[in-house]
Amino acid sequence: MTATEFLPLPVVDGRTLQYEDFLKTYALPRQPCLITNLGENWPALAKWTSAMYFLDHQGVNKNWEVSCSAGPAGAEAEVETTVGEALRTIGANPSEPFYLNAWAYVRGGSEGLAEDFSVPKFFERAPDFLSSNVVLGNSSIDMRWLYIGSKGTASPTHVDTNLSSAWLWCASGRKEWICASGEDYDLLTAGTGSAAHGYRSEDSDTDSDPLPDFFDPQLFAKWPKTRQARLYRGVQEKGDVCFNPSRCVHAVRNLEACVSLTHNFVDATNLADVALDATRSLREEILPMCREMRPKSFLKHLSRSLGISRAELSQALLDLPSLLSDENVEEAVSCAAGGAEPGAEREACRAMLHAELRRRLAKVKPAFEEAAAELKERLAAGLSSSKK
Ligand SMILES: O=C(O)CCC(=O)C(=O)O
Repeated sequence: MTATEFLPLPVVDGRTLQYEDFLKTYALPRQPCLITNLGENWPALAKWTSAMYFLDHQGVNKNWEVSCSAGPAGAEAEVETTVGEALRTIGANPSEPFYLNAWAYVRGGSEGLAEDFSVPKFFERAPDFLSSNVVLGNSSIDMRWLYIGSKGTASPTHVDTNLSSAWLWCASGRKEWICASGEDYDLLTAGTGSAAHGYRSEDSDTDSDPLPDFFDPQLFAKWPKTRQARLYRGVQEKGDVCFNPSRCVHAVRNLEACVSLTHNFVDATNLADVALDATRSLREEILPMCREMRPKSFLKHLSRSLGISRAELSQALLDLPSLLSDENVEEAVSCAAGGAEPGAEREACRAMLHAELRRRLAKVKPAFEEAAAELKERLAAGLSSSKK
């Protein structure tokens, strides 16, 4: 396929979409889409209309430190500030481009905001051992974000952290998205320093190329490989979710002032992708650190950067080799299949998820388990010798 035009981002009505169709058409084939009419009864639809709601909210920790973008898309400067200051800036100068982006509201002590919405049935269907696993990104705490910004703010082309999937709900405003099929991840990221959200080429230690700028008017001429990719473009309205499956390269800009909520997640639909990224992280980041440091210092250092206790971290790392055991995989599949109505639909979902996850994990599991076993061995040996 060679294309110099975008495809329309598929739009589907969330009121009638069946979970089985969501799995078949979007989640498992890694197809991004817009899902309309979600959150019609959520308090957030009426309340999350401006920065001021969050500023006045008693449950918001205004002192949490955040990194924001100031200035027009493409010429932004990074500003370190607090949630309270960022909200005041947006409220005071609504026409100045300022973006409180990736505000980790749960990690940042503002989890009370979750009373204003509930997670749609399509997403986050995961047992605790997946959603609170630190090596898989600790999604229940560290992958829940709010994005509040003025018209003209944007998020440049990126791939989501840990190769997880994301749902982003627009509470107010309009957003324009360009999303690639998750199947085109290898094509689009080859030779680039692509990593998680927030990746900037100038921060990279390598000479890798940046990802294509999806909103560049000369995109197809400047990055010829994008002609081989399936790139979808669409506008998200208030009350719509944009679903970005794992491995989906995407960019977004705010056509109006926007308040949006996004959660990334790890469940049976994307576990093999997330395990592949965890293997990379074990090999390239965690194991080299563990080989260089004494186990106690390693745990101290890593637990601080992950924001969990040393005991929790040590247990999670020692348990890692059995994370993808048959029993755990079955539990993940059952939990995800619970998105479907009991009966035939649920059984069909269970069978589909089981077959697909097994097939995908077969390619990923041996390397994951090898890296996890080395880590366990080093930690166990080091911790027992330091007790003597
Ligand atoms: O809405 C935004 O600006 C960014 C959302 C996004 O792409 C993400 O969270 O990965």
